[in-house]
Amino acid sequence: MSNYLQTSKNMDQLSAQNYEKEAIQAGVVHLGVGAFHRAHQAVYFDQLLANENEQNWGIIGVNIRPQDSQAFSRFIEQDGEYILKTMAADGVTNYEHIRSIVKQIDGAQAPDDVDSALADANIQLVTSTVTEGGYYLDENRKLMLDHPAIKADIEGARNTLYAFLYAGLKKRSETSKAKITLLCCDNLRHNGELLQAGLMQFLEAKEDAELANWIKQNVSFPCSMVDRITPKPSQQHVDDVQSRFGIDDQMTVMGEDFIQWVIEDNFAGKKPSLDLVGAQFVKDVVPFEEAKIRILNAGHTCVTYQAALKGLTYFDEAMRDDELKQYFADFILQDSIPAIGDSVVDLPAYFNIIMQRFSNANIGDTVERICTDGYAKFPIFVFPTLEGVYKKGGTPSKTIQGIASWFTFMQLSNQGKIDTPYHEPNKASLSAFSNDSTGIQAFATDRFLWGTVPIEFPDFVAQLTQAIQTNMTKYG
Ligand code: CS2
Repeated sequence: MSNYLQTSKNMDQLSAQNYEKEAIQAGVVHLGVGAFHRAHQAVYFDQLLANENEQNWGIIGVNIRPQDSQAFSRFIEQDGEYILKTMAADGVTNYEHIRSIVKQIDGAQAPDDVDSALADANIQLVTSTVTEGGYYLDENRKLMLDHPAIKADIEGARNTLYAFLYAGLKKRSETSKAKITLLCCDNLRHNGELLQAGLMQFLEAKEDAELANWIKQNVSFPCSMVDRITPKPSQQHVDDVQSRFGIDDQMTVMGEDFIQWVIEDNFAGKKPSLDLVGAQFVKDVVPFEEAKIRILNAGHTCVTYQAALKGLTYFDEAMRDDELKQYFADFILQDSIPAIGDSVVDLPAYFNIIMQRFSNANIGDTVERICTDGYAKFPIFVFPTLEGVYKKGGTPSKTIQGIASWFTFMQLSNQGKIDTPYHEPNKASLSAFSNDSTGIQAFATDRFLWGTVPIEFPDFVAQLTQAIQTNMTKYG
C-alpha cells in the first residue's frame, strides 16, 4: 500500500477490494489519467481484480500532457492509489481505496516507456480518455492535418494520443506482434470508429502503409458508452479524506453513486470479464450512446449556459429553478426523444433517472465545469437533435434556445459580464462570432458546428438569430 494512504482512523468506513496488489499483472494501458478515468474505468478494473481469474488486468496509467506532469508526479508518488468518494442524492457517502492503476508512466517525460508498454504482449487493451476535443476530427471525420498539434506529431512530436499510439503500435508490430484492442472511453458518438478514423488518417499522413495494414488485421476499435458524473476534483474532498482517515491523498476523486459502462463486444485482444462487475457487453452500442449523449450530455450542455446567465453556481440549482427544470423537460421530451425515435432503451424512464441525477445536490457539480469546451460539445451532443427534428419536419425550438444561450454566454463572458469563467480550448475558432449581425450569421452558418443544417433548413438561421436577440434582451 502507498505510504500516503496508511489509514490511521475510521478504517471501517474505507472499503477496498480484496486482492493483493503484488499478485496483479498489468493488462491495460490507459492514456489520459484524469478524474473521470479514476472514477470510472479504474473502478471497474479494481473490482474485477478481486476475481482470482482476472488478476492480469491491472492498469498502466499514462499521462500524455506536459501541463499535467507536475500533478502526475504526485500520483506516481502515491503509487497510483487514491480514494474515490461517491455521493448519492439521499446523502449516502462511500469511500473506496482504489489500487488498480498498478503502474504509472509520465509519457510527456518518458515516451519510450509508453512505447514499451504498448508493445508488451501482456497488454491486451488500451483505453483512452483524452476529452472530446482530443481526437482532432472535423465534422466529416477528417483529421485536422493543419492543426499545429497534429502537424507537429506527424513530424515526430508527442502532443496527441495519435503520436503515442503510432509509436507504440509500430513497436508492437515489429516485436511481440500480439493483437490488441483500442477502447475509446470519451463521450463521442461512435467513439471507437472515430478513434480508428483518426489513427488511420494519422498513419496515412505518416505514409506508413505497412503499419496501417498490420493494424487492420490485428487491432479492433470497439465503441463504448461511459457514464458517471464526476465533478472537477476539489480541495474540499481532499480535506475531508484527510480529516476522516488521516490520509494525505492529493488525488482523491469524487463522483455520483451512479455508474454505467456499455461496451461493444469486439475485442481483438483478450477480453476482460467486465460483465462480472456490472459492465455490459453488447453487439451494438449505438442506442445506448445516443440516449446518453442526446439526453444527459446535451441536457447538460443546453441547460448550463442558461444557468450561467442566471448566475447559478451548481448544476443542481438549475433543477430547482422552475424555468430551467421545465426547459430541460421540454428540450428532452419535445426535441431529443422524438429525434431519437425507436430505441431499445426506455427513453422516458432514462430521462427520469437523469433528472434525479442532475438534482443530486451532494456532488456540487458546477455550471463552470459543464460550460467548458462548448465548441467541441455542441456538434457532438446537440447537433443530432437539431438536425433530427428538422428532418422529421418539426422546429427544434428548445434546441435552438440552448444554442442561443451559448452564444449569449460567450458574448457576455467576453464583455466581462458573467461570473462563470469560460474554459474554452477552441477560443480561436469562436473569435469570428462577434456580437453583431455578421457575427451571428457566421455563428449560425458555421460548418463545423451545424454541418449542412443552415443550407438544408434555412429557417434555422432566422430562428437562431431571433432566439439570440431574445436572449440578449433578457440577459444582456
Ligand atoms: C458533462 C459530462 O461536461 C459535460 O458535458 O455532460 O462530463 C458528464 O458529466 C459525463 O459525461 C457523465 O458521464
